[in-house]
Amino acid sequence: MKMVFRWFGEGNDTVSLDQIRQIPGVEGIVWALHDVPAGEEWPMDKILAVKTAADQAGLHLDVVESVNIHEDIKLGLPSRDKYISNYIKTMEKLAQVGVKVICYNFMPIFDWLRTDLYKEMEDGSTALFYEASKIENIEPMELVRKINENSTLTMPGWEPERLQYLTGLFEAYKDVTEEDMWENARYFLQEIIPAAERLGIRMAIHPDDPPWPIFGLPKIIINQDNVRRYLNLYDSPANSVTLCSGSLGANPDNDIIGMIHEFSDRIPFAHIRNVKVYENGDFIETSHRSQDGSVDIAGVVEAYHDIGFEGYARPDHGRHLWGEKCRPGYGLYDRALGIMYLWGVWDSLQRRANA
Ligand code: DNO
Repeated sequence: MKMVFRWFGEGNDTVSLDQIRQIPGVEGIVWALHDVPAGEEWPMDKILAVKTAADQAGLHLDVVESVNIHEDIKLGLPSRDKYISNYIKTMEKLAQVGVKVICYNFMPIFDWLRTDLYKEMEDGSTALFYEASKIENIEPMELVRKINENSTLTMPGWEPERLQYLTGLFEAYKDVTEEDMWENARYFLQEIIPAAERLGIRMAIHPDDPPWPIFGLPKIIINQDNVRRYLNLYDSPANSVTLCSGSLGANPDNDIIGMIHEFSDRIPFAHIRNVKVYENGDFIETSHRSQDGSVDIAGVVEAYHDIGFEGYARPDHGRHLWGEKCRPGYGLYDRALGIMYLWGVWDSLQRRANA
């Protein structure tokens, strides 16, 4: 297991590379050019600037999260070919600086979705929270405002520039069914996977978060059957999955450990985090510890150990602790604690295996 840590870039993160390199066992950053709109080719000089910064900190930049897909690709519009061609040009540049895995998602309009970014927990910390009944009554634009309030940093998936066209986007998705999304995904994969194979890059789809339809928008990467179907759309190691225990774990029917075993050779990148799911469908992001949430994180790490996982892993969202002012879900403290939990489980399994 190669431990990596998400970093949003110079001036766009409250956590520094100097801090990241002090977390035990972290060898690389998970990065992206967050100021480049989806569909545009990434400029080489900006890519190289990240490389220089990472090199100086002794961290690699093998994993990119995300190269976002233009909405026209997901909608299957004729203009998609231009955006796919830009996508491949970006992949080529990323390969030049040694990138091995590109995480992306196929969610309509919104990326991840929560109703509260700083929900207070019993111990006084705060965390990302999803309140099912609130979603039924909120206007999407209101949610965009809520997610972006109090933040001077980019909120991936919630860019106000893009979402100002929200009404038009919803209109565009009005008649798009789940089967259309599958067909549009297949078209996309058919174009990019041969390029990925040629470049030695593994494309790793991120599951939908949360894993069910919202605001009537179709969702496809939501459970084990659908991940299998996606991987079968193009049967190649380059078509793979970012297995996110938190996104999929928001639906208690999802058997994360079963998925790790079934998709073992198609998981180059693991997102590991816990989530506590309530009877009414609400969920909150907790510490990584198994006892604190609904996902058995120790069991998840054990499953990765069982399959001889050699891919990249990162702690996913953490709570906001000790008064830290940070991006929602992306503070330093709880993610660093999470890493030590993951290593604790991993190392003790390793010791036993070596005994
Ligand atoms: C949220 C993240 C997602 C993820 C994308 C991957 O914090 O887990 O935004 O990066 O869905 O494309």
